[in-house]
Amino acid sequence: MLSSHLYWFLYRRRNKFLILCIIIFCTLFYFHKNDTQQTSKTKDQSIKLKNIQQGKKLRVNRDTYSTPEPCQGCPGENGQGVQLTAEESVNLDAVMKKEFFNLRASEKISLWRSIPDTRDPLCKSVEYPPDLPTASVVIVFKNERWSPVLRTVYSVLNRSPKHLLKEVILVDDQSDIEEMGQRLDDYCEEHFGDLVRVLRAPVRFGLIKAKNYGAKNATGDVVIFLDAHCEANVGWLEPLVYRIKQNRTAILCPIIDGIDSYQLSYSSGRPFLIGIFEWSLHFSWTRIFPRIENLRNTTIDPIPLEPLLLRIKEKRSAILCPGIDMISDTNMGYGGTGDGSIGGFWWSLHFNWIPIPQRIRDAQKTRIEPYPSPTMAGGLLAAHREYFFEIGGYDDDMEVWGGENLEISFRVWMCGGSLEFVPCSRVGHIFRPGHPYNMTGAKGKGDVHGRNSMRLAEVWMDDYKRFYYMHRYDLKGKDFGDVEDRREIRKRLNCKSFKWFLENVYPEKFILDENVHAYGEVRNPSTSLCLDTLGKDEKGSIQLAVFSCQNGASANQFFSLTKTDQLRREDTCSLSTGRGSDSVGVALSQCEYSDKNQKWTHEKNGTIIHHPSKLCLDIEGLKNNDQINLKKCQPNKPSQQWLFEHYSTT
Ligand code: LR7
Ligand code: MN
Repeated sequence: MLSSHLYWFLYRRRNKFLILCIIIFCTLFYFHKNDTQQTSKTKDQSIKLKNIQQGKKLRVNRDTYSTPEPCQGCPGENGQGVQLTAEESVNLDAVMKKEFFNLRASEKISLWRSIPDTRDPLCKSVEYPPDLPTASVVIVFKNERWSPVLRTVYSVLNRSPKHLLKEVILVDDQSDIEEMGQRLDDYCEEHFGDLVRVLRAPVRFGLIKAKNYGAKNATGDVVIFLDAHCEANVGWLEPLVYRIKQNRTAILCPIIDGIDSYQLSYSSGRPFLIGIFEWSLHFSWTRIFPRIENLRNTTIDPIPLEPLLLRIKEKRSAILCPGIDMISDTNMGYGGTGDGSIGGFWWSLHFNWIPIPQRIRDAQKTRIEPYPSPTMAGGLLAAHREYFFEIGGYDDDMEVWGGENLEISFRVWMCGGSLEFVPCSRVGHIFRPGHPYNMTGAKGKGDVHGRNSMRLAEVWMDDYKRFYYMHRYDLKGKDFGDVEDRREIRKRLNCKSFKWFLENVYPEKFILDENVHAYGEVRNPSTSLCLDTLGKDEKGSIQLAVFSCQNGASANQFFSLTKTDQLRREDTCSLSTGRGSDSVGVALSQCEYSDKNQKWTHEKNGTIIHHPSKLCLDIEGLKNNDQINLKKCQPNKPSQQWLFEHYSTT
C-alpha cells in the first residue's frame, strides 16, 4: 500500500527527481576531486588527518590524533634530496646566505615525509615493556622557518607511540619571522590540540636558557631536547625512555643522521652509499638501492681488516672496498656524526667526534647496546626530567649559543651520572654552515662561546682550565660573571675532579703536559724563533714552520715531547716528509703510535733528532713564516740548538 503510494509520488515527479540526483552526484564529485587534489598538493602544507572531521576547527588530542599517510610520489619522500628547477633556483644564493639551508627545497617537501629507517636491523626485533616513562619533547627556535619546524613536529608525533609522548613544547626565542607568531599558534591549536604547546620567551633567552625554560614547563617523566630542524626516525623514542627507566641518571643521545642543507636528503652517511657511474664516465656515490639493502642481514661493524680478509677467504673473486669514513674538514672530527663515533673535545673547548675506542666496543654486549661517550654535540638529548634539574639543568647565565654541551657532559660524569649514545634511536638534523640569528649576547658580546666556555672551565675543569686559556690567551682576566651557584652544585653533589673525568671517562685524551719530557714553546735561542703551526688548520697534513717566539701567548707554538718520543700537538704529530739526507721538510699529521717516522729525541747537547733519518731540526737561514727543515746533525751549530719552555722533572 505504502510502496505503491511512494511509487506514484516519485513517478509524477520523475524529472525533478532526476535533476536532484544529478545535482547530488555533481556535488559529491566536486568535493571528492578537491579532496584528492589537496592531499597531493604539497605546496599547501595542510595535512589531512585520517578519522578527523574536516571543515570545522579541529580539537585534536592524543586520542584523536592519527598519523597521516606519507605523500606518495612527492618530492623528498624516502629521504631523497630535492632538485630545484632552473626557475626555482633563481637567486637561491641569497636564500642560502640568509637561512643557511635550502628553504625552497624544504618547502617542496611534505611536512610529513618518509625517510629511510637507518637503524641497525637488530634494533627492529627489540621488544620493549609497555610501562615506560613518558616524554616531553622540547624544541627551542629562533628564526627557524615554518617547514623544518613543522616537519620536526610531525616526525615526533607520527613516530612516537601515543602513550609515551606526553607533549611537544615549542619555545619561540623571540623570532623575527611573522609566520612563526600567531599563525603557528593557530596551526598548532587546530591540528594538534593539546599535544603541542607554543611558549614565547619574554626576552631573547638564547638557546641555553630557552631549553631550561621549556624543560621547566614540561610535565613528562623524561625531557627530550631537539633542534628545530630535525626528523625523528622510526622507533626513536622507545630505546631512549627504556634506558632511562633502567638508569635514571643516564643522559642519552640518539645517533644523529645527516639532513643535507642543500637538497634536504636524509642519510646516515657512511654505510648507506654505494658507487655508481655517470655516462660521462665519472664516478659518483648514491644512496644504497633498496634492492641491495634488502640483501643485507646486518650493517657490518667497521672493524678495519678482518672482515675483508674473511670475505676474500669466502669468495676469491670478490674485489672489496672498505667503508670510507669521513674526517670532517672543519674540525677534523672522525666518522662524521653517524654511528662509529663518540664525542670528544678540543682544549679550545670545541666539540669533536672521535672513533669509538676499542675499550668501549669490547664492553658492549651487543652492538646495539647504549655505549658511553665523554661528551655530546648538545642539541639532541634525553634525560629524566627531575634528574636533569637535580644536577643543575643548564647554566642560566650562558648566552645564546655554545659551551653548554661540554658543560653538561663534564658535569653529568663528574657528579655520578653518565652520558650514553643509543644506537637504536636515530634522529636526522640539518647541518647548516651558519646561523640565521645574531650571535651577540649582552655580556659575551660577539664571543658568546668564549664567555660560556670560560664559565664552564672555571667551574668544572680545575687546573686543566690552563689549556683553555692557552688557546684563549686574550680571555685571561676577563669577566665571566658570577659562577658561585654553579660551584655550589658541584659541592652539593660531591662531584669528582676533572682529573678523574680524564682518567676514567676519556683516557684517550692527550694531556699536553702529562707523561711528557718537555712542553711549551720550542725556541732556538740564537734567533728567538719558535716552532709554529702558523695557525693552520691541522687537518690532513700541514708543514711545520717557525715564527718569532710569543712567550706563551700563542697556542700555535705549544708542543710536547712525549715519553713515547713524539713531538706532538693536541692531536697531530711531527714527521719528516722526505727521504733525502739534506733539507728535508717536517709535517704535522694524525698521531700514530706505531709510526716510526714520528719518533724524535731531544739530546743533552740541545739538538732535536728525527729518529729514522738521524737528521736534526735546523733553522739555518729561516725567517718568520718559513718552513723548518731537517739537516745533517752538527751538535755545535747554533741553528740546531733548541730549548723547550718547560722540562718535566718526573
Ligand atoms: O638564540 C638562540 N635561540 C634559539 O632558540 C639561538 C638558537 N636557538 C635555537 C635554534 O633555532 C635551534 O633550534 O636553538 C637550536 C640550536 O641552534 P642551531 O641549530 O643554530 O645550533 P647548531 O646545530 O649549530 O648547534 C649545536 O650546538 C649548540 C651549542 O650551543 C646547541 O647545543 C645545539 O643544540 C647543537 N645542535 C646539535 O647538537 C645538533 C646535532 C649536531 C651534530 C652532530
Ligand atoms: Mn641545529
